[in-house]
Amino acid sequence: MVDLTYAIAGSEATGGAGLQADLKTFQQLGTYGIGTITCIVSFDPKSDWGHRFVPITPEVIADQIEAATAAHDLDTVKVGMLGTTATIDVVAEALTRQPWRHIVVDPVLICKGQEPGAALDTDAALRRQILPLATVVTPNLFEAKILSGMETIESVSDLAEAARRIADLGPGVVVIKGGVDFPGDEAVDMVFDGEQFTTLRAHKVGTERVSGAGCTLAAAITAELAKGADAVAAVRTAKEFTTAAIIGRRTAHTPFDSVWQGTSR
Ligand code: PXL
Repeated sequence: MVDLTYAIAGSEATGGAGLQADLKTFQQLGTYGIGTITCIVSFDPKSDWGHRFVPITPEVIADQIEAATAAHDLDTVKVGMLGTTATIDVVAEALTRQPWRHIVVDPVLICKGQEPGAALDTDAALRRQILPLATVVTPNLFEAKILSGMETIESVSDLAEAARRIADLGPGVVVIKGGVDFPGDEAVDMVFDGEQFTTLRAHKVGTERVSGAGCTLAAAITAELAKGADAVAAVRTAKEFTTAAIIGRRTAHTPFDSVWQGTSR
């Protein structure tokens, strides 16, 4: 039987990031993808491709989760962009209704176009209500600074310290993505499972951010965990998969490129 993977995430209308990236990743890695939409992000080509953000009402999110969990025996979920405190409330409540083998949280903290004050509220709510439920959390460098309270993360030992602090918030496994902003010519990821630190490295593919990379990494970790991999093996495979998807990225009429999960490894 094919393993089931469930994403609770935002829709990104150009197809590069969010739930669209999650479902492509699930399919590519041989799992059956199921999705619940939390919000709709439509980049605005008339306004420098800024984010337009519309939350889905909590009732409709609850309905989608009800349908997905009633239809399938789900035990592995990825949580992506939530966006509002009302969404965090309904998702946190739904997650506590059944046991999960894996809850992978990509702590997408800011989305341009949201009220500046709202970001602080959602950060606090995510930290309080979602992170304690996570078995794996995958912050990027910016999110790791916010969640750890560290002003700078510039070395491998900083990554380790940030991972240790974020693990104290609840998640069993912390994966910090160094990405293009981490100094040096390598994309360095730090994995901390509560006991051991594992550093994963790949040559940086370029210096520009590629849309959908973070979503793809977390979704690939989710798929590998669903198939039975242990956490470090899941992250290792996910990093290879994401690096290939960045190398095979697609250009579009957007000012950024988007990952392509169909790139062969
Ligand atoms: O890559 C972060 C992200 C996640 N989810 C949605 C997004 C974005 C970035 O644009 O739109 C829905």
